[in-house]
Amino acid sequence: MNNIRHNWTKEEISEIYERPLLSLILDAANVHKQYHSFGEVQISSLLSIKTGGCSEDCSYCPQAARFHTGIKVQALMKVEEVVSAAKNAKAGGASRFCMGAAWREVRDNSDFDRVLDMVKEVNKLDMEVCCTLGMLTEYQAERLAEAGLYAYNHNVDTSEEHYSEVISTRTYDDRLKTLSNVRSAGISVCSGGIIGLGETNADRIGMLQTLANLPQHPGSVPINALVPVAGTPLEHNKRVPFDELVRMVATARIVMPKSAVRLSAGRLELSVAEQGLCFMAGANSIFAGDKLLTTPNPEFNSDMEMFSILGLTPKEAFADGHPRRKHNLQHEPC
Ligand code: SAM
Ligand code: DTB
Ligand code: SF4
Repeated sequence: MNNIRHNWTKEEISEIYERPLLSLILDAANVHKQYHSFGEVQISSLLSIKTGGCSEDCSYCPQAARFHTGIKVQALMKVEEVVSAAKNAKAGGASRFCMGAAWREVRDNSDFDRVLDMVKEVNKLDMEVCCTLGMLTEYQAERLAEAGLYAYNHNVDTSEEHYSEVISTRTYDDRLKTLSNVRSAGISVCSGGIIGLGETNADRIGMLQTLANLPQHPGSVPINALVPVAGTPLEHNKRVPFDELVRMVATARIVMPKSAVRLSAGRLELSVAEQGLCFMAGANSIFAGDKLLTTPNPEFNSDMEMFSILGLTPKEAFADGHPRRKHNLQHEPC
């Protein structure tokens, strides 16, 4: 087995990223086979529990209040509505349920109490519960952990150098601090980024270096291709060519061998064959359901057809253990 490393240099990652595409895919597939059950793909379901009106200025995001994207702003959903969506997701084969809120940060108020109730209730369904709520303090992370949260999504999004070109209302260090708070609370870290923001290859490599050199590799690494949304500053950005997405997936797989690599936003633009190359190159998780947070995603039935064509099987919940369930000893940090 490869050793899990936390001291990757930019030169090493760049050498991997630049390999001839088919060799890169083969190398990544070999790493993937050593650490994962080949063809097993986690199905995550995503629900926007609070939509739009966000005070941040993330230039890719349709939910930032300052951009006029025409999305319908919605206050925090009711616990019962969320539980019912989670039950539907479970019936459709999802093993993880991720709740997203368009917040800059969590505040200690009744909305947070309601999110804690959502986490408790969805946890009872025996699904891996995930949240993405913006910045968290150590205490808030601990409260989420106590409520039964399995994973927390907080993306670094791009390289440290490129970050201020994309977002000005918070810093890269703010992002890393939240990830550290999440890790300290024993919650699985889900962190990745977006390609297609106008970054260079060096920025992509820098982002992967940040993720791969964290004290523990994230449990999951979402790789998003920008979905350009009218009204955002990035609305005219060009679509990311599929081979660049495959390169990101394969390089993430090689430098973080045990992590789940999630083929996230942007799948609607990819053919089954292109997605197949991503699964070959080590992607082993997707968001299923016809909507991401606010933008469209492939129809559930067409994803199931893809699973059948490519011979993919859905991954069970908690197959890697649970960091906070003491009777379950399978979970080892990456
Ligand atoms: N507000 C929280 C935060 O920023 O962490 C949680 C929700 S936020 C929408 C979650 C992630 O979605 C972002 O970090 C970004 O990576 C991704 N995202 C947002 N808009 C996107 C877009 N148009 N295309 C691709 N990914 C996007
Ligand atoms: C992640 O990395 N991608 C998901 C999830 N984490 C929360 C969100 C993608 C959002 C795409 C734009 C939208 O639908 O609003
Ligand atoms: Fe707000 Fe998150 Fe969108 Fe940034 S990515 S504007 S923090 S919802």
